[in-house]
Amino acid sequence: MGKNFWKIINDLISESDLIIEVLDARLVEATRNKEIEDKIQRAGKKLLYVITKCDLVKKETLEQEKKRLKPCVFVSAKEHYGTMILLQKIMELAKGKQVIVAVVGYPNVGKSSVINALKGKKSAGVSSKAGFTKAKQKVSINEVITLMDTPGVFSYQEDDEQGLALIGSKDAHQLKDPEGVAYAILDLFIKNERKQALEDYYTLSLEHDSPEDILEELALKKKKLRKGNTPDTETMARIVISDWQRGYLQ
Ligand SMILES: Nc1nc2c(ncn2[C@@H]2O[C@H](COP(=O)(O)OP(=O)(O)OP(=O)(O)O)[C@@H](O)[C@H]2O)c(=O)[nH]1
Ligand SMILES: [Mg+2]
Repeated sequence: MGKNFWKIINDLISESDLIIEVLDARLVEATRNKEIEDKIQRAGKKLLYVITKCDLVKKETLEQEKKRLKPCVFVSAKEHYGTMILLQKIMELAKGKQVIVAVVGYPNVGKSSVINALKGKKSAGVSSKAGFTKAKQKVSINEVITLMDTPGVFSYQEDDEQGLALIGSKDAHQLKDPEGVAYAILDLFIKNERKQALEDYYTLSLEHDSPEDILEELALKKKKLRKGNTPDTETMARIVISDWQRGYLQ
């Protein structure tokens, strides 16, 4: 990551009393940034994990995370779940003093949505396009808490195609291995027992259970075929990735 990136992060850490690292419930480990967590700790600032988009995963998955990441709060900005608990947790960590809380995380992870859910109204812009928030923005929640929305300044290495594609930072048509990325996306649905969501979105029923078989099945049923009527998994992969990145497929 570039020099400019670290300057933004360092400034952000020194300006705030508490840092919320927003993580995607479907990709908890992949959306953590250990380097930043270390920096926060070294600066003597408090770190609170907020796992969002909880409406998209199974409850049991979350129970495991709770034991591993401390302190952590589960929310779904979409279903207005967990926002009161989050507010209480911030108040508890603030110990009666005024606090500036920086909200950080990978692009598109759901930072601005968490802020809007806490505020109770739309104060921060939200979009399924990664990199939507362009500048730091302060949002006052009450007399005690001021939140700082930040651009998704974390990034994956340029060569981590899968990571970049999953968070929507690399476009479906720029990918060298679209099938590999589509398998990773399909695997998230399988792992979270959400095959139904795929069936609903593509209006079909799926007989198979592995990412490889499902991609072929989707290609066949959606009539994405190569010469000789074999499934065009590459074209289907790009469709799946694009639907995922635009937030249609959730
Ligand atoms: N299902 C679901 N979708 C969510 C949730 N929170 C956010 N989203 C969706 O995720 C996408 C990104 O949300 P944002 O809040 O703009 O994410 P961000 O981290 O601020 O993104 P950048 O500003 O681009 O870094 C949008 O399409 C939201 O509708 C949630 O709790 N559940
Ligand atoms: Mg944003």
